[in-house]
Amino acid sequence: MSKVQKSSKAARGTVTCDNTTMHLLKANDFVAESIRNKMAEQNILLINITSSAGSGKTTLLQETARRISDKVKMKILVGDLETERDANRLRETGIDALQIVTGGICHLEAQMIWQGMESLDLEGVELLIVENVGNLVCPASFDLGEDYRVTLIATTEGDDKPKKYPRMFLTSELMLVSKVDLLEYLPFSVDAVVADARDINPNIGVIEVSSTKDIGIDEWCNWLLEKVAEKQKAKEEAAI
Ligand SMILES: Nc1nc2c(ncn2[C@@H]2O[C@H](COP(=O)(O)OP(=O)(O)O)[C@@H](O)[C@H]2O)c(=O)[nH]1
Ligand SMILES: [Mg+2]
Repeated sequence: MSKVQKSSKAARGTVTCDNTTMHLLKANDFVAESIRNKMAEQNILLINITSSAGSGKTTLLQETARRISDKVKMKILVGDLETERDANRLRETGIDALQIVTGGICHLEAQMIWQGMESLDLEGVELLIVENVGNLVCPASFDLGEDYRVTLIATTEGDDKPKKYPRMFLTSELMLVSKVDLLEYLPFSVDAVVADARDINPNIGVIEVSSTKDIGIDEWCNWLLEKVAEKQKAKEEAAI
């Protein structure tokens, strides 16, 4: 009689269970799915903003809050390894922001978002933005249950990044080329960065922005407001 390995024995019962230990990211994906369901129930658009450190995420979100927080009820969760500096910068604009201090972990995980959501009052909120830890590598692998992933690439970083860190661009719906006010001083080709990003992900949207010189900010804010409206409409249609 052939011996069956314990690990490959069929489980008793009729439910096929996912085994979280078989895949490191599986546990994250379970929580991400719960977040997606909760966001759908509460009708909140969830945006995950990623980029290298210093590409201009917080500055852009400060500007975004100043422009649209009277049009849409929004809150922000922001992740960093240490300090509450970014949350403080965001609160200065008058919106509610909560800092997630990862204590050395180089990305946000779905569980951290879940805990953040429990600490925020989400009643009536239509837009929840997550500013991820500055890093083009690890955050790409962690689904946070977001509706859209938006990645900034700053002109100061060099235009070779999409091909070097393809997963982030593959998993993003929108790429914001940031700090375009500095283009005249830098050897950075927007055409090259867009071509490389679209070679990886032909569907990626692109907006050029400068938070300091007010370039593309209205276009970005309109993109956000459109996505919020689409989510609200989906809920209304489901209710009919
Ligand atoms: N020239 C220029 N500098 C910017 C722009 N956006 C942000 N910065 C600067 O870039 C640095 C990093 O910005 P920050 O928003 O903290 O980046 P984060 O680490 O991605 O959140 C700060 O010194 C900002 O003042 C921009 O559009 N143009
Ligand atoms: Mg920041």
